[in-house]
Amino acid sequence: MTRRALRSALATAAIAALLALGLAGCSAGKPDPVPSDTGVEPAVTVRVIDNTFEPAHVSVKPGQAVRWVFEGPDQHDVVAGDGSFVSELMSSGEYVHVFATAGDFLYDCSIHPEMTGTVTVG
Ligand SMILES: [Cu+2]
Repeated sequence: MTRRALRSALATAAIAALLALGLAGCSAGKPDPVPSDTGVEPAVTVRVIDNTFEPAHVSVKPGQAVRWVFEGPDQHDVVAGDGSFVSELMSSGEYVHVFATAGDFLYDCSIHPEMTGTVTVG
């Protein structure tokens, strides 16, 4: 192998390694889970069913909580676009989040991109 061919092969390997890292980063793209809030009475409940959030849009006031109830049988999660509330993948049980500040909070399910919802706090 010539030196030029070796250099080319090394460059190709380096690019392949970078691409692999990038792909791994994408598949690990879900933010870290945020613990469910406890000891609060939720203002509204969203059913998490296969494969939709029902209702997909809810409104609360600052300081109020939303409860998501997972009804399965498939696993789903609740992942805020800004990472402020993130549940585990679940097929039963519930996840509660208190919204302290006003705004529109978009979220989805990490494994079903068609599952989207919005919480309006105001
Ligand atoms: Cu889902």
